[in-house]
Amino acid sequence: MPEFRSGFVCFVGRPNTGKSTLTNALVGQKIAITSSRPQTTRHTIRGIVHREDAQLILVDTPGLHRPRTLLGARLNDLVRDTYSEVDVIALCIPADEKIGPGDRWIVQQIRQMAPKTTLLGVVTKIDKVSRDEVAAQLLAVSNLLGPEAELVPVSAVRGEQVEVLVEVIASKMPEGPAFYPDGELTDEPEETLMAELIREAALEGVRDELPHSLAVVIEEVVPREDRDDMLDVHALLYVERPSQKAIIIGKGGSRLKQVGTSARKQIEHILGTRIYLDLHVKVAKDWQRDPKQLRRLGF
Ligand SMILES: Nc1nc2c(ncn2[C@@H]2O[C@H](COP(=O)(O)OP(=O)(O)OP(=O)(O)O)[C@@H](O)[C@H]2O)c(=O)[nH]1
Ligand SMILES: [Mg+2]
Repeated sequence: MPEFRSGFVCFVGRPNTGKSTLTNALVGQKIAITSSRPQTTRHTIRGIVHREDAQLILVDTPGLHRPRTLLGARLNDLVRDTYSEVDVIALCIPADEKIGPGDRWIVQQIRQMAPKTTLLGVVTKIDKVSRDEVAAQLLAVSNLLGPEAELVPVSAVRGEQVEVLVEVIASKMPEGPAFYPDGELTDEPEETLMAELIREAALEGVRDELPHSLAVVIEEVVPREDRDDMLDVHALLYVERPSQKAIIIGKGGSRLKQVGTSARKQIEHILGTRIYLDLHVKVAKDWQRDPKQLRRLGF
């Protein structure tokens, strides 16, 4: 009988390279929010993959970049901390972008912090380019990581090669028992999931600096009196400037209403119960650069 394997793998890479989308595809359920804006993920998120002969704990991490704010620096530190806690590091590089100094910097950091950890190259978003371009990118990633690194091309959106990736990661894991009970897909607290789904809905369609300036905090979750199938959820959306507050709220509150409707549906789907979602927007001036406010927002 084959031995059971279990362990931790983290997905790292530049912002917007498809780490969270891949995490969701492997887990088989949305546990991490995604967006076309860089720096969507702001904390490490654990997703669990259950197989007959293995259990993989995926650690989705924030994209690595040259930090411009205290928040950015904090997120980079957070990723560095995970290197020492995992069995495999999977570096994500999109098929449709040239390898650059940002990728080389990440590889250098990994080699320095975790010289003995297995490093895997994952070429993401292969549905966006031709087969020849995938082959060329695999060669480029091989040059970046060295000949001993295993490489896997995937498309999370199309589900191509996702199962192959699971098998390759599992083969690198040590023998050991499962860490999480069967069926558990994440250890994210429900409040965190709710806050993230609201942030994702609010990110939709806003531009420039606004995505970075958004933070969401769940203030209160209370069961509706004399109903056991309904929760009242009160959430605060923080932005950094009054002008951003106006954008988020929209004309006559129309945009905030849309955000509420879209987030509510997703939260109801995940919790399996009906909710009433109450959203308010507040300005927390320049919170990304302010240690005190960062702490209050959980960073
Ligand atoms: N076509 C295509 N698009 C993808 C694929 N995977 C991710 N994307 C898109 O790439 C964008 C970024 O995806 P995310 O999963 O949020 O990227 P990330 O690496 O987690 O980003 P950060 O959290 O900001 O570091 C989104 O618009 C995704 O829809 C893929 O396999 N194919
Ligand atoms: Mg992400």
